[in-house]
Amino acid sequence: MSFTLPELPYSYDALTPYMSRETLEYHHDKHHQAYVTNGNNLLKGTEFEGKSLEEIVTGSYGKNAGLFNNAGQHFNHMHFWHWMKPNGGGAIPGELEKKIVEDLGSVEKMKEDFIQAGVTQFGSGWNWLAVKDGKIVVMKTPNGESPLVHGATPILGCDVWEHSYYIDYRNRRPDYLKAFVENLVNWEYVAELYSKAV
Ligand code: MN3
Repeated sequence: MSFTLPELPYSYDALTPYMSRETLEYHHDKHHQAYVTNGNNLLKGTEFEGKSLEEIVTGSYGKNAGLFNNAGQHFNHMHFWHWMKPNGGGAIPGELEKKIVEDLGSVEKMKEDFIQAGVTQFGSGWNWLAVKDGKIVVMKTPNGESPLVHGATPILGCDVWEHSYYIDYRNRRPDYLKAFVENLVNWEYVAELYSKAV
């Protein structure tokens, strides 16, 4: 398969004031597009042509850095647009909420730990909720990595590369992460990925 830039699942203005049209235009139209274009060029002629995106990500990790970086970021961003919605961050679907409380203590503790993972990811990367060995865990990864290459299934990720927040929040990454958790997260999509992961 080759990589294709998906449409955003909402309008460019839909996430204001928490994420602006300008951020989405740069982030989706320029950054994500670049991962798609570069990924397709680097995929040509490799053993990974014809594989699924997940197989390309896990197969190229540690073997083909250029392809991995672009395919990994394509995978991350394919989900990232769906991990947000207008008026997001509300109630967590019951079954998922129960599992979060069971594995991470409470919803408040999960939010705190998730934000802390993003704040402490040094440089570019992502912070995550993932399912590993049947449990929900908080993770962070550098650059284009994701829980996929660490034996876990991502169910929620936040992009903490500066291109995701510098226009709207400048250097205030903690404020961006708080807004993401409180006002943007699409918990229905997280629940959908959780139900497929267990
Ligand atoms: Mn990004």
